[in-house]
Amino acid sequence: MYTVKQVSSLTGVSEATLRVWERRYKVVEPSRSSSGYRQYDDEQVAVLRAMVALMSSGVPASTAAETVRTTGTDWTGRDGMPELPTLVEAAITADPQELDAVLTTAFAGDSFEAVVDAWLPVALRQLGEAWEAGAISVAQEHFASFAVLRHLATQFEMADPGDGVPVLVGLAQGGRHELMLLAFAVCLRRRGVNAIYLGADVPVEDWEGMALLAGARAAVIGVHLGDEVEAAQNVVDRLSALRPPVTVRVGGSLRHEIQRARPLEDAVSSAAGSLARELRAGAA
Ligand code: B12
Repeated sequence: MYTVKQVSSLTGVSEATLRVWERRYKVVEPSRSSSGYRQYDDEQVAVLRAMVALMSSGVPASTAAETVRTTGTDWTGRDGMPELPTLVEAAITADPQELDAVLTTAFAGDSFEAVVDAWLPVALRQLGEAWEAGAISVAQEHFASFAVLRHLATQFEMADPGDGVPVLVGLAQGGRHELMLLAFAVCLRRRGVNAIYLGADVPVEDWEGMALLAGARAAVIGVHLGDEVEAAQNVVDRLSALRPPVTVRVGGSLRHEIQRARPLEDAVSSAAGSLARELRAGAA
């Protein structure tokens, strides 16, 4: 039997995404240990790997889940499945239309929330692995990640921001990994929260200036690499010292390194949902 942590490293799918797949798509139902922890067997790991393989070939999460639920790992005889390349393969071809087709198909196959929780992190991690392994160049990685950024930005524009108290969303100085943060901002807007997106690499003084100008009472930052922690901590400390204070929430893999700020959940749509509920309840 495997723990959720072991399954995460065997499949390349984060623990949060595994839980989302279980809850939303019922792909596998792990048993529980006597202390309540999830336990997966070999067959369940194989099913999850099949789900990843299908999604990597451009199949939307909901369709991939239905396929592996009905055919297990034996989905070779699938009919009508789009034979699309992965984000990595599209990057390798350097063909903008192929890249656009991968993104359009992924986002058309499910709700925006489901795609950014399930498909997007897997696709981005594969892109990172390909770059690290030297299978794609920096140019090809930028070509693909900028297309993702454009796609998310379009969704941001399309979502109604509402006229509530603004929430600032961005990265501290030095931070440049903004894709999941922008996906989070889109999820917030789709829930009627007036998210103001500041983007990457924002100096701490400008966070303060923007908070005062916009009258924001809450802000969200992402922290991903060790050398961003200090700048992110500065943003938290300076914003919470403003009068009235601006409460800061932190997402990203190093969120637990930041003091005096509440960490958000890993899955961006659930995190946006929790924050939206707190804001409505006046607790944020
Ligand atoms: C695209 C990309 C870039 C783009 C970013 C473009 C953009 N506009 O965002 C660019 C080219 C700028 C870039 C630059 C660099 N990158 Co880069 N990049 C990536 C890549 C391929 C995807 C990043 C991404 O969006 N990941 C999203 C998810 C998949 O990452 P995650 O951290 O697991 O996030 C999860 C949660 O934390 C959550 N989450 C994330 N953010 C947020 C925010 C909120 C609010 C919430 C609620 C949740 C949340 O969502 C995910 C779901 O589980 C990754 C590969 C990877 N494995 O991530 C490398 C990667 C992160 N990059 C890496 C590196 C080394 C760099 C550079 C140092 C390269 C260089 N030598 O210049 C620079 C550093 C830039 C900087 N100062 O920040 C390494 C980091 C290794 C490490 N941990 O130290 C990675 C892992 C690649 C690799 N395999 O080596 N990169």
